[in-house]
Amino acid sequence: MAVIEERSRSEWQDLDRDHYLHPFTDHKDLREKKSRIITRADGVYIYDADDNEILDGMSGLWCVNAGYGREELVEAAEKQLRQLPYYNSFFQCAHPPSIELSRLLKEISQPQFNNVFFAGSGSESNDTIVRMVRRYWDLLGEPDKQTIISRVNAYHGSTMAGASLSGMKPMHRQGGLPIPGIVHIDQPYWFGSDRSLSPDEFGLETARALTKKIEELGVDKVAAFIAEPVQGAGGVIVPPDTYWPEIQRICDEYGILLITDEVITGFGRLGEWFGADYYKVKPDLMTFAKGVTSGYLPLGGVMVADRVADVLVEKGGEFFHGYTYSGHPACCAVAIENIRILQREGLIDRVKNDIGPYLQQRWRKLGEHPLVGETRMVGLMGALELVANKETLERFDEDKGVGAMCRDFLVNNGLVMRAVGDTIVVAPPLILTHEQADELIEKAWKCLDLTQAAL
Ligand code: PXG
Repeated sequence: MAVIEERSRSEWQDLDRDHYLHPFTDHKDLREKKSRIITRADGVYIYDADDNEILDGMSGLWCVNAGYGREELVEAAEKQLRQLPYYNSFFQCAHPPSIELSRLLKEISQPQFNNVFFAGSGSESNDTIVRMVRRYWDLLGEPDKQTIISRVNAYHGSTMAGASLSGMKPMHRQGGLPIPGIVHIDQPYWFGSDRSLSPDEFGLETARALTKKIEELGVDKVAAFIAEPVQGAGGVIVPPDTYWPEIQRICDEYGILLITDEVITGFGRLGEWFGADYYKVKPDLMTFAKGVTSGYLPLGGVMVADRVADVLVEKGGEFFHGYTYSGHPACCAVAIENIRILQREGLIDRVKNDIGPYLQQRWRKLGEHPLVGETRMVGLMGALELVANKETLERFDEDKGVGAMCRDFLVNNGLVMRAVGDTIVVAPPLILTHEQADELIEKAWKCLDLTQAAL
């Protein structure tokens, strides 16, 4: 008997409405509209219950880097599930998949990273970060160095610490967040600023907000700064070139830990293994998830630099932290095979030297559309800003929901992109071909036309 019964689209929709509370969803609204039921996927395409083919310009949720339908990943999971479906790494145990993955992660990351801590998701990984950096300073005899500086409009997850690190007010309003000891500075979002400064000046100014915050709090209170190399869920905010070098300089000057959240930017998204490599910064901790398994199974973790690991190991005693699924064998097996696919097929180099530059150049062309005020893309991660007036770059009233309107046209015309307000974002699988890039751009242009006509 099949595990999942055959049902019609409307049967699935009714059952979904009656029993399933979706993440980040207005439940009442969805119950009226009904869900789109996705039933299968292959390569860069997903298929719904009516067998519509849709180009997945979001790699699922920024994660299916190696594309759908990878038999190698299925086989890796199957083989591991047969041999050892589960065992933990508590109580002085380990198993080959988690050990091998640790070795492999060391091999692909910067030389300061010789250790990894595994979690089940990006959120859990960022919770780990909070525990770990606070423990680090405590062990060094600086128990007051507890505050973590993050940024407005950052996304670091949805657990209590993840949502607190995130800089999204609507999330904070639900559940009494942020938790104590987490503060936010401004983001390097030039298009969203008053644009009175050049992007480079603006990059420096927003980076120097970190200095101001450290001085305001007192460096003896500050543990770390955390940031996504390129903000993803916040709207693909690509920082000006001046931003990251200045952040690195400030973290070095004050001796605080630098954390890059690589949940989206890791595993090739920017044409390097990690966003830190792309921006040439040297983090002390890196969070990863999503692309580590191309989303085939859930896995997250934290790369820990020697500076931190040595203290935890040498001075630490027991670190009371970990998850049942830390280093889950099947997830680790899939991650190993996924990393080997990225290596074998040269997919990261392809993002840097082939499909990345190709899509970037085609994406820039969308900037000629009357509705588009700015385009930006690094690696295979991009955004376009919808504007009411192309000359003045005046934006639409938020209530008008122009981004959502455009997004609906897109998905109904066979292309998934996400709307973050009136910013349309894209992050296709790294296997995207030139023809599929052309298809993506043609569909995007057509839907910009449809949006404009509807306005
Ligand atoms: N850090 C970053 C940078 C992320 O993008 C997380 C942490 C949390 O990961 P988990 O695995 O706990 O979800 C994320 C997740 C969106 C969207 O709408 C983005 C994410 C998750 C859900 C929706 O763009 N990113």
